[in-house]
Formats: sequence, C-alpha cells, structure tokens
Amino acid sequence: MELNEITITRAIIERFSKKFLDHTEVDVAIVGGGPAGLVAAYFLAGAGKKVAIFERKLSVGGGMWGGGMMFNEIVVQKEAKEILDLFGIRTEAYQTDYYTADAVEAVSTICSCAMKAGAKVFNCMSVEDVMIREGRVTGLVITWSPVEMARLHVDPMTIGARHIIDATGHDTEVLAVIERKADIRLYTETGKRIGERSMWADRAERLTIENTREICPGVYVAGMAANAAFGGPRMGPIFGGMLLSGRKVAELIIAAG
Ligand code: 48H
Repeated sequence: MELNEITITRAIIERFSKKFLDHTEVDVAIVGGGPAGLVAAYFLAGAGKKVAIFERKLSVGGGMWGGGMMFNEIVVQKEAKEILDLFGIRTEAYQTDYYTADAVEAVSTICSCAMKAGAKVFNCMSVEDVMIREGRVTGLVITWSPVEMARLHVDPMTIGARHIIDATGHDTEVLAVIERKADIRLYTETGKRIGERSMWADRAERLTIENTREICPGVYVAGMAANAAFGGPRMGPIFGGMLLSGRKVAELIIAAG
C-alpha cells in the first residue's frame, strides 16, 4: 500500500474537528495543564464528567518537568504520596515523611492517566477571556497560542462550561480577566486577588489545600493559583500540595454536581 499524504491530512482534520466539536460544551473546563489541572482532570473524568484542559504551551506539565531549579526530581510529603502511588509513579523515601520522584516520570504518568480516564487536552490554546451570564462565569474565550504570541488581530472563539477551574499557576490568568472586565467580587477578603507571598513551604502547602475552592460563581481555583488568589506563600519544589489540590477541586465539583 502506498501512503497518501492527502489521506493523512484529512484524517487529522476530521479527527481533530470531531474532538474539538465534542468539547465546545463541557462539564468542566480546566485552564492550565500543570500538575493541579492534570490531577483534577483525572478524578473528574474518572467520575464521568466531560473534561477539557486548555493549555497554552505545546506540552502539559507546567512547572513540574524541571523539579527544583531544573534538577528534575520532585519532593512530596507523606500525605500526597498516596496520589503518586495511585498513578503508579515510583517514589523513594528520603527521610521520614519526605519522598522523591522523577519529575519526568511524574508528569508523563499523570498526563497519561488523566487522558486514559477520558479527559481531553487542547494544547497550544490560550484562554484570553470568559463568558458571563447573570453573574456567573459560563464559558471560556480561547485562541491559538501562536495567535496570541504573534499578536495577530484574529477574533477568538468560545467554549461553554458548567464549571471552570483556574489552574494557571502563579499568574491566575482566569481570575485576572474576571477582575479586569467583570463586576464580579471574588470570595477573597478584598473581593480581588490578594497575591502570592514569599517562601514558606509548610504553611504554603497547608494553605494550598484550604484555598482550593470556588472563588466566584462558576469558577474554582486550584494549585498555585489558589495561593496567589488568597494570599498564601509559595512553597518551592514540593509538589504534594498541587496534587492534593487537584484532587480536592475535583471532589468539590463532583459534590456540586
Ligand atoms: C492556557 C495557561 C494560561 C492560559 C497559564 O504553573 P503550573 O505548573 O500550575 P500548578 O498550579 O499546577 O503547579 C504549580 C507548580 O508548577 C509551581 O509552579 C510550584 C509548585 N511553584 C512553587 C514556587 O514556589 O514557585 O501550570 C500552569 C499551566 C502552565 O502550563 C501554563 O502554560 C498554563 O497553565 N496557562 N493555559 N491559557 N491563559 N495561563
């Protein structure tokens, strides 16, 4: 059989278009495919939710690939090890309650588990705005990342979502646009994002979980974005909080229905 380039092209266009059309309305739209977003996607898809992750970059994984300062190992505490165990990611005890894992094995495996659970990843897509109806965020406005990078004057398109998770990390990009453009008060002390504080790993890990919650109608916040939104400190390259936050946000959304 002689391979036909046009057939290859048509296969990609048809299959991608079908996938994209199937996800123009979802139960949960996750912005950011870092560790928190991927873990949330795994648990939500496993519970039967239709889940789409929109990730600006070519690859998911966010800040996990590089471990600490590009030493590609991560540290997790005892409470979070069970999540790595669940995914079959190998860990090594370092000291009592401290475990390490290979960062590349961790990211690639979590991503694989999330996709096999049924979540779909739309990479190279950036969320630049939201859709709001009657005080509730009901959708995401997306564009191709290269369009954003080249600052091309091209209009974006819209995805409907019953629930949205801002898992964009330090920059809290979904909340930033809500703050800038909408008359919606966030459920923080000030009604706006408070901003991330300096390093304090122990406190930060605790607060990451506490601050993982609904932040305005239709939007939940998870991972590093939860810290930045509610004014928690940063924690450096310990990733247990990100994993536990991803699981918690999924549980909250599953409970909300
Ligand atoms: C589409 C977007 C957009 C957008 C951003 O930064 P992340 O890895 O986020 P978390 O919360 O899963 O994990 C945080 C962790 O990596 C980290 O930074 C830690 C633990 N830091 C501690 C410290 O002290 O510094 O991933 C966020 C993802 C990235 O892949 C972005 O490309 C993506 O979100 N993203 N995707 N549209 N508008 N904004």
